[in-house]
Amino acid sequence: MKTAFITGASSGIGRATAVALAAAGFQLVVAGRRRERLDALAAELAPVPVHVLVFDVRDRGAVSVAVAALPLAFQAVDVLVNNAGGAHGLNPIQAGDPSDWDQMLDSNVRGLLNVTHALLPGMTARQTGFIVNVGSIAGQEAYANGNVYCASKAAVAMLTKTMRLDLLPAGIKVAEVNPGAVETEFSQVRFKGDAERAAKVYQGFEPLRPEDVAEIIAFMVTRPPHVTIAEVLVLAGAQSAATTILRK
Ligand code: 8X3
Repeated sequence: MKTAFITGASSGIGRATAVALAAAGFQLVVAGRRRERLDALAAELAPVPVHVLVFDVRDRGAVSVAVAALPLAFQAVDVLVNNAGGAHGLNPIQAGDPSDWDQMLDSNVRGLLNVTHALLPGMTARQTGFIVNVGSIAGQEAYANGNVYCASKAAVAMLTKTMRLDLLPAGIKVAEVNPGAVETEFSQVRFKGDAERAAKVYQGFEPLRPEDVAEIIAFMVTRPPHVTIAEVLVLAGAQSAATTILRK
């Protein structure tokens, strides 16, 4: 049984990816900050073997301790889905909050690196692995007030490309999925719990569901060895660009 390791698995795209990969025959390591949610996910996926790890990807020490302590049966990670991350604030740069910037850069960029760094020794030793980074249309397109979030996802895009170059000789594939508007906790987090403002983001059109992105990730990681789907941009049907959405 192959093993998939998913960060940010307590909600949204990460959780849906756990469900999709369990259905595709993987056993799972699900990582996140919220133990109760991860335990509930593990219970829901039974009898699929699921190991829960509770850490914040920003905490490099906690990440490496957790990975080093993985039970033997979950140590040989075949697929890593670097999903943890998010947006904090949506303001012009001159009105931005530096602690929001730190949080986005620390989770979306350094966090991805922390988890990747912890898992690469095993993957390179086994000469096999598949890393899927969850980027965003925001990493490909500038939009007003997106500043540091866009920059963090642009970093993910460039890391994906450079990691792909570095890691292919070690037998490891690296790919990226770039979602547009997906209805998750994303906007509630961005707007610091302002549910009304968050709901408006998805009003007047049908946004992507986390499951839509998860099934793409599952498809990407189950292609045969001679196929690499390196990048996918997935938008809502009513969306033609990051902030260009046909609303009714
Ligand atoms: C989430 C999509 O367009 O709100 O990454 O930045 S967007």
